[in-house]
Amino acid sequence: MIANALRSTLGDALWRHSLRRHRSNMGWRQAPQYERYLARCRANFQGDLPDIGDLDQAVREFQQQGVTSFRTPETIAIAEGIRRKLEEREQSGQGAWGARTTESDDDTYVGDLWQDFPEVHDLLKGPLCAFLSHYYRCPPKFYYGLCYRSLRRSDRPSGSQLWHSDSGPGICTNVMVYLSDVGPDDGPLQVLPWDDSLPMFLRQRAIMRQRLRDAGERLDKLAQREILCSYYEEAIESGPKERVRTMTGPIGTVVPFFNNSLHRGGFPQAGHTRRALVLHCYPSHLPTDWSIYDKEGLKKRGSYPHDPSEPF
Ligand SMILES: O=C(O)CCC(=O)C(=O)O
Ligand SMILES: [Fe+2]
Repeated sequence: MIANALRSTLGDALWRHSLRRHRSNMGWRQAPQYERYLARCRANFQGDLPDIGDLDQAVREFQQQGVTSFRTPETIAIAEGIRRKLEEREQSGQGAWGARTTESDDDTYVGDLWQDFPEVHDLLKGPLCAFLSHYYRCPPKFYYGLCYRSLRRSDRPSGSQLWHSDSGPGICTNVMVYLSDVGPDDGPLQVLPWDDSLPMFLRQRAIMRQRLRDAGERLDKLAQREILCSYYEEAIESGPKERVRTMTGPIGTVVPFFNNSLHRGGFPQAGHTRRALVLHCYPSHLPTDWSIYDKEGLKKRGSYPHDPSEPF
């Protein structure tokens, strides 16, 4: 009994330390290797960073809050190009949207973003490369990219429509790109800045232990997740509610956010639809190898790379 209590206390302390230091929910065994990899990428990098253009303010805001947005003539042209092709594909009867997965209530684009949309090359090589290179201070690489269509399907939000953290490596940057105008009724992404998300995580383990004990029975993963999401919801409502960033924006808006910050989105009002891309981005110790995407596309192979130095 005492040994168990000690183990929980020690486990909690190590986990809190790792959260603060590595900005990740992965735990103290896994989280540090990603930070170390970023340091190696920076040390390896020689030469000049690409021109940042007008994005320097966005990079600064991202560093401070873990969320920002930008929109330029280039991102607008890129998003409009992709939207047009998606519409053509929908109308031609070719079918653009595949089955929903257990992780997401959204329709997922059936093809590969890199292979189907040259505009995605322009996005990754242009504005995203500039933004990420200045944030990481080394070249970026892209673990996967997906395209989603969100519709109103039920009365209650579920999955990624509820507050959650993706709980991947602290160095992972999620980037959402709107392919349609996203107003308050279109299920905008909402993000709690990192400094406000962190205290929620620091209290999470003790609170979850208590709530699971109170439930009195063994709960499956889904039921546990619901309890965790309600904890986040209550803690935000009774705390930093005013600090939540609701990322509305017209087509072509790019929204980078920390993978671990609390976020939710994609729960539009009835009759509204949102289309968006999501990319998972990392630093690279080598110059970005675009030929990998020519060969393999941007399909999702896993939630995160187990070894950040692997080529992708
Ligand atoms: O659909 C949304 O706005 C939420 C997306 C999300 O949770 C994610 O990209 O990790
Ligand atoms: Fe998410």
